[in-house]
Amino acid sequence: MKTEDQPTDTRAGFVALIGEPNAGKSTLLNRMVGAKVSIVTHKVQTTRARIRGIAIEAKAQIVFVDTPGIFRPRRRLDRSMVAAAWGGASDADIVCLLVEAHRGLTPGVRAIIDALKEHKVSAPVALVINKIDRVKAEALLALSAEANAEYPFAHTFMISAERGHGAADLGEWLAQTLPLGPWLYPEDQIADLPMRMIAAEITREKLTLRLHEEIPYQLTVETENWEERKDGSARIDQLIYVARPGHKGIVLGKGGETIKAVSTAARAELEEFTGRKIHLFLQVKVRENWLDEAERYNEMGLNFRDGDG
Ligand SMILES: Nc1nc2c(ncn2[C@@H]2O[C@H](COP(=O)(O)OP(=O)(O)OP(=O)(O)O)[C@@H](O)[C@H]2O)c(=O)[nH]1
Ligand SMILES: [Mg+2]
Repeated sequence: MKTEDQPTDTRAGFVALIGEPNAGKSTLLNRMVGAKVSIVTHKVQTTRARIRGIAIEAKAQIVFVDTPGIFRPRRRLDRSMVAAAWGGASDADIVCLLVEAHRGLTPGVRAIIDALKEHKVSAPVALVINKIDRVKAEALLALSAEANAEYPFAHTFMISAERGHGAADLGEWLAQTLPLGPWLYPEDQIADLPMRMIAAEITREKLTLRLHEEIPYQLTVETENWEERKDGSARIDQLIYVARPGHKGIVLGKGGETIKAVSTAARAELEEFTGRKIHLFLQVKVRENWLDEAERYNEMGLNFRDGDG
């Protein structure tokens, strides 16, 4: 029989992925977990809350915590997002700071390093230079030296989260560096986010990919209802909240073509994720002050009060 006092050679813990918006944090989380747990787009501020994805590496269970990008926040939602990112970092056993190889030490990255210097987190911080597929090797060495002169990083990795280069080395190091202890989740669990939230995120990703300018930043998606059907399929009803009356028509598109395309793409991905037939029903609602409603933040997994200006 196993008791809690027994010595164990397993390791487990939380690894927070932080960085500027668009650094590739969610791409890296999905790569390490081996499944799409967190949504990815080419736009900034895609991830809005902390998303946990779980990977097993040798005897270690690594709980990756994807976080919203860290930037200078202006709106309430932005402040809540940035607070969630720093919260993820301060709860972690190891922090990975992702820096884009081709952008280097931008003012935004320097501001994050300054916050780290002010002991915003106590965990060791690894520097993860991402998107190495976009630059020449010489540039990487210069960037690594420059960054390590600014902060005592525990380790430096050069990776391409999209293509996979360097991901195995990072996983190995994390597995060796996490504290000894029992695993935190059942071994077949890959995410710690309710299915209804994953489903809402998938729809938000498809909307973000199709809509332009400010609209993706001013909408939110909630799963209202999830009904299991006798034939093994599920009916999912979701609400898309937009902040302006004019945005509703844009989300619907001419003759409803935009929402139709979003729905088709989201349903396909949901079916792949759940391995079952899905009936997806989307409805668009204008709610001019949703960005100031505590309930919307709770639904997203954010702390409303963190957004107090
Ligand atoms: N070329 C290249 N592109 C990458 C790489 N990793 C991620 N990307 C791209 O970078 C963009 C942003 O990726 P995300 O994973 O959404 O970035 P993020 O840091 O989670 O962004 P936020 O959630 O907005 O903070 C996407 O278009 C990715 O496909 C990489 O290794 N190489
Ligand atoms: Mg992200």
